[in-house]
Amino acid sequence: MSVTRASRRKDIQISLSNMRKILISVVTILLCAACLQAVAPAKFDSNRAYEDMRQLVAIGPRVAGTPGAQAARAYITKQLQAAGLKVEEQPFDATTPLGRVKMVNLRAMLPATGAAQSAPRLVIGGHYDTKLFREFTFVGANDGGSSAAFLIELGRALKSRVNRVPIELLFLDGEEAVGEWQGTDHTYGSRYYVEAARKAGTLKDIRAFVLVDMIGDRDLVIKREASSTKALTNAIWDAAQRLGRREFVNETTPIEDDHLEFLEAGVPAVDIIDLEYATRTGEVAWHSKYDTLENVAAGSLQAVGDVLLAALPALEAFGTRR
Ligand code: 1BN
Ligand code: ZN
Repeated sequence: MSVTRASRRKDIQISLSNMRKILISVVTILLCAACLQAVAPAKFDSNRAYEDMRQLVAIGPRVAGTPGAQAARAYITKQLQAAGLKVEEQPFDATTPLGRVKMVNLRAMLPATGAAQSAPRLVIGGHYDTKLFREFTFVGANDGGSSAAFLIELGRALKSRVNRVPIELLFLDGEEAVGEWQGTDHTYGSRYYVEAARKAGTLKDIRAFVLVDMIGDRDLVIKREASSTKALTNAIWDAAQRLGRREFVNETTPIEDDHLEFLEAGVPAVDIIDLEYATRTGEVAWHSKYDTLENVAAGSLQAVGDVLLAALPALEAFGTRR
């Protein structure tokens, strides 16, 4: 064999062995990337959530049954679909002191990864409607804006998470009273949702309900809500303690809200809410013209996002050890 032919064969052998090495490296990198995606903790990005809150505020008032509410739904749906989530509408007619109003809840389902696909689901919800005020323009940056924005970003975060049970994100319409918060003039969306599940015999498929409301307050202080299921509250406050999140304080206060409809139907529920909402100069911002972007902060949404994600394993296991 000539010298040149022998050296060419050697060259080919070397390049084959190089190709094999390159192939092994590529496969290893791809596998590592897939593993990392599977185990990397879900991240809540409050900058994106703040942008969602800003966009919702830019729509203006989002009173149930008005074009503003419809625009809010279109925005929420577009964001969730862009994140790869399917969105379903749950329309209903509500009887209010102002007559019949067409309202719509939005639902987005994140399936469980693995065997637990038919396990009872965790429902995480909040309202997107704003309260009707005729005497001033009410844009509800915190009240209606923070909860909807939070849930949109949570959807993005949970899409790439390994969820142990199915998780439903529930955007409730008609939380606000049309007039005064009394009788049945409030929580239209949650009442319809719970009643529909009761009629369908599917209440048992809800493991627990976690409500977020008014979580954007620049000066966030969240107390334990008195009627909320103790074990759910503890799971969330334990996570806050682990993370050193001082926004979650160990005082208790009673607050009427959408979670009561679930509790009354026998579904464990917890309300994460800060109702003490004021401006920098001390004016009341709750249900006032001051509920604007000036009085909310991305950092507050981050606190709740971090705590809820840290509490999720306990919430996902909730009910299985009872
Ligand atoms: C929360 C935000 N709520 C309305 N907007 C519920 C509520 C109503 C809480 C009345 C206390 C009093
Ligand atoms: Zn309100």
